[in-house]
Amino acid sequence: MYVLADDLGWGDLHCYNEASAVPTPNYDRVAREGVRFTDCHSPSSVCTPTRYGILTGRYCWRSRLKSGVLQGYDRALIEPGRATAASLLKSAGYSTAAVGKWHLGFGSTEPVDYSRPFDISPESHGFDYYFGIPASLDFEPYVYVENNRAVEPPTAFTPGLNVPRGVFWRQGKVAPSFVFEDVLPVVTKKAVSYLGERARQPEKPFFLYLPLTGPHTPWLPARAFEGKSRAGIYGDFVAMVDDAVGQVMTALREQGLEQNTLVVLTSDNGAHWTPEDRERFAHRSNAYWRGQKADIHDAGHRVPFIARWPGKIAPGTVSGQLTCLTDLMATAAEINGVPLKQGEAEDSFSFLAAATGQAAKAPARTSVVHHSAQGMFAIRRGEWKLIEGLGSGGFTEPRKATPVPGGPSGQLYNLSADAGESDNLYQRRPDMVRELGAELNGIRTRGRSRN
Ligand SMILES: [Ca+2]
Repeated sequence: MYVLADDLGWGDLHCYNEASAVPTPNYDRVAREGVRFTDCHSPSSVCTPTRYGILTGRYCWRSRLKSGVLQGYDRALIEPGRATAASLLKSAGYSTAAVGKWHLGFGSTEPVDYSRPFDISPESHGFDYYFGIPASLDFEPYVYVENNRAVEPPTAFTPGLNVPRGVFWRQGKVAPSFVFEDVLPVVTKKAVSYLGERARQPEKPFFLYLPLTGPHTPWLPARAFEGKSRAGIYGDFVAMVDDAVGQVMTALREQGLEQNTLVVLTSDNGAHWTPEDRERFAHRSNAYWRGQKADIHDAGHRVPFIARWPGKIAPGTVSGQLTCLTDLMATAAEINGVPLKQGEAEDSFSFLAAATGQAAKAPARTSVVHHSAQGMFAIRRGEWKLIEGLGSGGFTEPRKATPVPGGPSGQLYNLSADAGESDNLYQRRPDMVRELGAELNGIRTRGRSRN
């Protein structure tokens, strides 16, 4: 079971940041009962490309989407016939479902027609069942989709909303009965009922991909969570996301599935916590990492990653192994003894050995490519991080900067000595710039991360 929060920050969770202003008892409990990775990265600093990478094991910048995210009327992004974690597990005998925010497009034509069944849907990518919303909860059209069609077509219109900070959605088409506040609870309930169904067929393994819709905007905590945090409605909404995780974990236990299920809790990119938010609240959604969601700096893509698997993963473990969310597919392949085929999951490395402490069968990841909302690249290996270009490449100003005569044209940081990426060593360590630059180019031109 893979629970992907949307825009949840490394520093939102107590188990990662003791000073978090948000109570996150459910995440913390799963971390105590499993392993917590401290050097895990989403393959992109924004939603769509990370989701592509999770499901296909391939960096999204290799696909047709070179920067940014899909809109709600964009066609399917995952190429027809490409293997996914779901298709791999389905062929290994699993029941597969995706419940929550898809954000990978539907159908083969644009704009997507929500009044008809889609010719490409999550089912085409290996999922037996799908229920959820097309894109972020602030992107039109606002509808639920079940399998390959809208549950109720978006025939009404919402003028959008943008006050107070974080209670935001764009104007656009909406299904007449759609209620924004209900989405996270509805998704959670669907996941719980799916687990109930699975318990009735215990001999068949299952893969539930659960991309939650929060704490992405609109921040809409239910009344029960008002005032639960010291970080305003954002923090209260994170507390509600934590509660959703608790409900799913409770269902897993009550259905008798807990002992034999690998649970992963992570996030698709860093928190959208701006310098103004940091000024307003004594809360650091992205802890001490530089920047925010969308940026090339670490707050954009360093994400919480917790894995629990009784009997396989020792409780209370912490792993500093470098991992990327593209690693799901190689890990699923290793667990099931299914070899990856040539041209599948090109950027995926199994994290099984790092999680379980067992001897490594597959090669471990030694570097990772980062990618920002605006399509800026960086590479990390060991303590070194090379960024191609100046600025954040995302939401933090300056987003882009032109090199000054005699100044650096990129950024090089030593994260062991300088976790906050403040001391640019680009001109002092040309050897590292050359070495990492060559590795990044190799990964790009070779078409895969593995040799
Ligand atoms: Ca996101």
